[in-house]
Amino acid sequence: MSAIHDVRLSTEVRDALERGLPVVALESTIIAHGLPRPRNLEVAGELERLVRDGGAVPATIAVLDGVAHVGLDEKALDRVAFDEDLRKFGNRDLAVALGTGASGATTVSATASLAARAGIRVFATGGLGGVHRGWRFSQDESADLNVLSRTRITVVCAGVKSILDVPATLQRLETLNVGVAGYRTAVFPGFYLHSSGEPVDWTLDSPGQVAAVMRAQDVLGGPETALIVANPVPENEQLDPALHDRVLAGALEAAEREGVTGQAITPFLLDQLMRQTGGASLEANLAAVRGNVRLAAEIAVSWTTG
Ligand code: PSU
Ligand code: MN
Repeated sequence: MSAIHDVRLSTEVRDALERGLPVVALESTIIAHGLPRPRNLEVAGELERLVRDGGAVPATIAVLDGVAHVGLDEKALDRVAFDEDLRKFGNRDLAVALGTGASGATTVSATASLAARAGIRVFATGGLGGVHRGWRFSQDESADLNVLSRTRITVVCAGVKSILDVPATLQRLETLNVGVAGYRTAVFPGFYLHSSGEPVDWTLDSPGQVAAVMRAQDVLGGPETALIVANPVPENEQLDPALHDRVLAGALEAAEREGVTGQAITPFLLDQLMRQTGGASLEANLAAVRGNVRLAAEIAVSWTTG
């Protein structure tokens, strides 16, 4: 019986949490499956530096050889970026992975639950998963939504990926009781795009205001839901909307033609967009993630010092 069951905090993350210092969780799927090599390793390092520059401790999360790591050292980050055998783990995969000694990058759903388990309250990513176009037939809705409906964590993101059915995703978030607020905007962001065109009910204007909402969540108690802080990519760094729409239509057709489904569809579409925009979608994606990571650090600081 050699199965390992372990959620392991790095010394730095454990120490920060014990001392009540700000910590920001980062996911690893975007590194392993969302960005091309070797740029992905650069980005992994850059995101951690941005968290530190903002006065918080980064906790990148991944599962390596059956151990769920919260906070990765340089060697582990390198493995996440370059190990081609690394799988993609949603929350439901975690127990099987830990029980069998498997390795994989964690999606928003897996990262959010491991972060919350470790006591981390703020998490930054690019764009959430959600309801896929064609959901009527595929029933494909990311497990990100389900986990956020029962995990007390604040997720800073540029909305949901624009490859999805955005209005349907917003509707599901309402049904699932997940709080959604635009950060300094009344319009839900569109991941690669500054705006998705969909309105949001709430606008928050400062990290302090976000932290106040988080404290109110705790005062009110259950259900233990997440708070989504939707932070748009700056307009001057977004992907050209006309190019986006044109290329996305082609990518969706390619996915259909090649029969791509399940976990493979999100990485497939992101990769198609990157190729068909000559890398412009990648730059917009990175601009969005950087902004989210910076804001998450500010929120984590407000949360721990307020
Ligand atoms: N944000 C990005 N790039 C990504 C993702 C988020 O900028 O690749 C990942 C997240 O890990 C998210 C996942 O949870 O895509 C959604 O995958 P799926 O649709 O299979 O649930
Ligand atoms: Mn899916």
